[in-house]
Amino acid sequence: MDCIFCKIIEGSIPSKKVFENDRILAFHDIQPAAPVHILIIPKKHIPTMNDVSDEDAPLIAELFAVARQIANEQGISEAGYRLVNNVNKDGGQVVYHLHIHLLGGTKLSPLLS
Ligand code: IU
Repeated sequence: MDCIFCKIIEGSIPSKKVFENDRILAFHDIQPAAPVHILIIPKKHIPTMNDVSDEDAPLIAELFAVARQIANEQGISEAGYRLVNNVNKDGGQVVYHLHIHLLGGTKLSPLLS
């Protein structure tokens, strides 16, 4: 297994976990780009959004539900936050295990300007 996030899931690489169940793990990004920067990942190894299948629909819905819950727990729901999924090279994906970035705790700069 050559996937760093799979190693984080199995526990051979440590992480600062904020949520875990049988299907999903969330942990603090090691290089935070905002005061709150948490990664929400499926335990199933899915390399990119391009590899998501129809049968993964409940899992993807749960990823967003967990993101919403964590945003609430972090106290950033009302002020606002951003969910980001980078896909492949041009999208800036570095780790090829599906993940949603939860970013907040400050006023984020416009994505497109
Ligand atoms: P990207 O969407 O694939 O570009 O994001 C990968 C993120 O994973 C990035 O923000 C890294 O800082 C983060 N990360 C991490 O939290 N722990 C790690 O061991 C590694 C990357 I490697």
